[in-house]
Amino acid sequence: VEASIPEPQREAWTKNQFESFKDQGEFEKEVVRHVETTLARSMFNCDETAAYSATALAFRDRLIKDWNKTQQRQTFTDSKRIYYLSLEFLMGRALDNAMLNVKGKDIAKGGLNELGFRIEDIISQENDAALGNGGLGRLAACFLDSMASLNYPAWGYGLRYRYGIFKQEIIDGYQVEVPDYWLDFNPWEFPRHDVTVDIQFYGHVRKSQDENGKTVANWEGGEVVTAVAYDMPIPGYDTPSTNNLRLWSSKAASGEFDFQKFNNGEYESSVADQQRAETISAVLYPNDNLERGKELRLKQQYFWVAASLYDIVRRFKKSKRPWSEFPDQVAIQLNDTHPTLAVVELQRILLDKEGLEWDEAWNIVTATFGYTNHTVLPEALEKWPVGLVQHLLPRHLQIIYDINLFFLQSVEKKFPEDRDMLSRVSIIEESQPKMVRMAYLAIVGSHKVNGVAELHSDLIQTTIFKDFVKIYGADKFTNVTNGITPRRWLHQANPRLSELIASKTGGYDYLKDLTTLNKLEQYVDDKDFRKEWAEIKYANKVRLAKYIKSTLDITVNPAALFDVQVKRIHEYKRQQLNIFGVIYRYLQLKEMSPEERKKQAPRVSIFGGKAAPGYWMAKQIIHLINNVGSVVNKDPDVGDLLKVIYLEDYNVSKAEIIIPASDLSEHISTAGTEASGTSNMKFVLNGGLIIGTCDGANIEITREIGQDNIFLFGTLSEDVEDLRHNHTYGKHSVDSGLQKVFEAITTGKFGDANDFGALVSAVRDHGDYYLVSDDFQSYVDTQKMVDEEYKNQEEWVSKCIRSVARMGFFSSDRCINEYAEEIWNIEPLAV
Ligand code: GP0
Repeated sequence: VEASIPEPQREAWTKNQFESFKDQGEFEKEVVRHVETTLARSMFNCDETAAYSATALAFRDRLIKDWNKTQQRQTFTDSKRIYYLSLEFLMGRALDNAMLNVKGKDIAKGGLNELGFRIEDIISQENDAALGNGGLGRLAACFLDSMASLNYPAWGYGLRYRYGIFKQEIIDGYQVEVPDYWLDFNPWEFPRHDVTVDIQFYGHVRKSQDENGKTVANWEGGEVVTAVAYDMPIPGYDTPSTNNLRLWSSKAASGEFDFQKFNNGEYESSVADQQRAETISAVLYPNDNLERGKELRLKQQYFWVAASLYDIVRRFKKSKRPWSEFPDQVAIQLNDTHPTLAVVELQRILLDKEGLEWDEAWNIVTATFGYTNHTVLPEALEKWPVGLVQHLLPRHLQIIYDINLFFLQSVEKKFPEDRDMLSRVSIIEESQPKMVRMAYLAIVGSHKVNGVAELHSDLIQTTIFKDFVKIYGADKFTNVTNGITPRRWLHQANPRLSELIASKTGGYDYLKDLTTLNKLEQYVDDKDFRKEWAEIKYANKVRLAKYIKSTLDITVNPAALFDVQVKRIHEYKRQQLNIFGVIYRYLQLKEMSPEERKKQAPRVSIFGGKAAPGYWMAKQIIHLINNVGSVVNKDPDVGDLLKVIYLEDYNVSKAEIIIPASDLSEHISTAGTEASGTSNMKFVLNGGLIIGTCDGANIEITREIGQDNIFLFGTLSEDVEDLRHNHTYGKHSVDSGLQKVFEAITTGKFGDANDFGALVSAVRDHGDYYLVSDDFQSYVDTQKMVDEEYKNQEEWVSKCIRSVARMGFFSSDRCINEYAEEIWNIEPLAV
């Protein structure tokens, strides 16, 4: 690094380098300095917001140094980089994570204390960076943490939404959406007003001849919007490696701001142009596992992809290497199909701008990209109307047609007798209107395609992408089971458990190699250890109980079994099965004599999660849960035996409080529908057990921790098709337990029966697509087993410890190493 400074100035530069705080005193000095100068406030009116800002700025200064060094080292070594393209990064809060990753939390705790603050209060001042919907966005955030912690040169590329996922309020039992304007004060982002890219939309293509008589395509006219880079440092754990997350913000192109109009007094319309440009990065689409084909969404995708590729290509060109070496320097991972236009854009750059021949360009493109699929649900698979693509991106549509042509020619050669094959695999669906199938484009444009858990990866190969396995061979398809970062999801969320584990496994190294958790297994029978373990769980439950009391004014007993289902609300995730089970429990309690009731195990059923604003059925489910709560929670017959809680606005920072407090969590999707699930891993890692179906990563969790330590129930994915068939042909009846539940709902026990008619009929009368009735009895029976086993606390705690000891596999570090080896062909950069 120093070699880059000219000799005469070197001394002045190096002796004046910023040093991070050596001790508490240094930290305090920095905080005071930021309060008094950066924030221009006096220490006498420094409130918690100001103390947060100053603390964040102090740590930010510390990160920036490592960040700059990391970037310089990567440039000097000219090493291959990973570019992770994701429309969502669900980062949560940054301060706590930054303090832990640079190991400065103890200093900050003492320092803040001396200045008159509690560190927890300061940490909780921060807004969540909620630029994502759910699992997919949080996975991207865990991956960034792992790539930095493992010293991989990696950049994330996304959009800087002005509004993240909406905030959820529950009013009279209904979800109400409130905009999430999160940028008021964000010390973690650095605007790079000098890093901009002009992005073109609309217009037309004109063909012309170059000086060699070769036909070239010129994309002309249309409108231009400028992308401005905003960077966020991503610190690794216990390493100086600090990677970059670059988010693009849209603004009117400076040349485009119409001064003519402005001078003519058409001030309003020139401001309108400005606003139209800014709309592109204004808001995150709030759908999870659903695509709705809106033009603005396609604009977002191209805007982000084109800016990112321009940036990547610009960086590559600095090295002056030949184009053939592009894939040796650049690996681009497509997080779902949202960035698939990048495949077309790179081909366009190589053909139209750099003058490469088609085949040469295409070989570079396919060697560069990898594609991760996150779902088999048909409503989530992206398709864009050909007409829309033509209108917005005329040159890209031509290239898509050419990609398809060459692809189909190769297919025809390989399978001359299978005529249907061509229409089945065509990137263009010959429907009315014609559609571009983005997943097929992503497969054709990548060298590897992966699913996110074993079952899911098998399913994509045997169902939705079956033909492509025939065409390309099985080697192109692989599995990388998802993982989670233990830094945030254990060390940060559950500090006491982390400390206990560290005391038994030889320090905090387990956070860097999670498989060393297996050392815990020898303490399963250690009574003192079990006692400490149980005390920590209890304290975490007390913390959640206090939160419930303060937000909902409901008292829950921390000794009761905490049964948690927190995730996006979706019929396939089956919160309706859970609430029907709760109603069943309630009805049973009501029928019991007081003596019988005394023998029952007390339970708190906790729900949380957002419904997409346009997903009516999901909103009905939220309403039913809340109505059940308001009946049950004030029924003196049940008292502490059952409480039903709906936690408002589930997000990353709330997950950090909820997950460590769970005894049992629910992962009960219809078999074959949940690609992986990742909160299942977080719950087990925090010493909770799972009730779940044989779906997604539940299967691998079972294999790792042993089937005695998980409560599995329900239909297997291979039987789903037959059972659905039975429903369609009336060969199915709803059993008496569930009938009673329906009766209670439809007779108005939980509010106006009309409100829940559709919810009941979906299961009872309309084919029960998600097989709630098929799985209801085994669900209820399994819950009964849970009640019994929870009574034996010694055995329960042993199961929890054993499970945690065997969870090493589910670190996102393992996951990233697999991507690096199998897909990216990249090695960590030594520090
Ligand atoms: C998948 F297709 N996922 C989608 C989507 O649009 N949004 C989304 O969050 C999720 C899956 O549902 C998952 O099973 C998976 O683990 C996650 O992507 C990451 O792979 C939910 O946890």
